[in-house]
Amino acid sequence: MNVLHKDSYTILAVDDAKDSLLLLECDLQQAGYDVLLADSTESAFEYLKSTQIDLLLLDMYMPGQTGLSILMKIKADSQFDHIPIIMMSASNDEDQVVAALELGANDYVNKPYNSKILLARLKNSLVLMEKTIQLEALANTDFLTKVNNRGSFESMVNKAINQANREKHALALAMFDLDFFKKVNDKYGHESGDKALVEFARILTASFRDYDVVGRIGGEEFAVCMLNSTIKEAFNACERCRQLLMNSAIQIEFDGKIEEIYITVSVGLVSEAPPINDYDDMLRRADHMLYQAKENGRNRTYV
Ligand code: GH3
Ligand code: MG
Ligand code: MG
Ligand code: MG
Repeated sequence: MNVLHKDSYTILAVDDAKDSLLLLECDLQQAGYDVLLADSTESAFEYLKSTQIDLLLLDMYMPGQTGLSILMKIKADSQFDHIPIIMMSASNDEDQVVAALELGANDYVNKPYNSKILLARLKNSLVLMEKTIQLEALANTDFLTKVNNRGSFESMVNKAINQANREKHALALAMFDLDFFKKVNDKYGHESGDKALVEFARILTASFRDYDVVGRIGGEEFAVCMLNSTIKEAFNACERCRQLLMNSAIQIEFDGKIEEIYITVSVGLVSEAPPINDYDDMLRRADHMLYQAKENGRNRTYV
């Protein structure tokens, strides 16, 4: 059964023929979709840039630029390449249809279209898009703490490194390792340990800016990559997090009653100005700093 999950979906219809657009608008609105109409490539891209579009209905032949070249432009842009596209055309030029599908169009519908069939295909494309988004989120998220998992963290940091090199600003990377965490598990059980990990991830995420990248890179090891922040700002953020954790009572169930426990974290921080070499190198250096923080008493940040 194909089920959609959002309250509303925005469909952008692109066609140079105004009457085609009005017909589509009528059918799509009747089916409960929000509809935007564009009769040129320019206005299509204006909508794409300014509005969250869930699906594109794209006419194959448009004056000036063919639908195929618009399709290529969208698929080449990582901002838009996830948007499902259904091509529409009155011509039965099979080479064009095959070319569109090969270029990444999700589906093709002949004009004049049968509105029931168009709506059914459109819904299928939307369902498939939602499933893809869900799977991508699952593949990138740590199941327990909901922060980025190790693989996703690495790929996001690599993007951040490229951006930092391009824009010539420094990048900071901090590694966090909970102190004596084995003891928490030994004394209170693995489930309580899990709860403490979730609580730490919440505090960690709250301590940094939305555009900093937070990830769980091992059992009780986390890392944060800070874009465009000085070493002092990065240090302050790490310290804020460390102190917040130290002062946060974590409630766990133990021996049939609720108990409050306190945990601490050690932090290793490094910062690098462009040209930044690579992720592994930064992580190794942060890990070395973390080792120093552990050696020198734990519950501290080493730079
Ligand atoms: P240190 O201060 O030197 O880091 O001591 P530690 O005890 O934290 O370090 P150690 O590496 O000896 O132990 C890490 C512990 O983290 C052991 C392991 O059971 C626990 N751990 C790792 N992943 C999970 C998890 O997903 N859930 C729970 N509950 N515990 C975990
Ligand atoms: Mg046309
Ligand atoms: Mg560890
Ligand atoms: Mg530890």
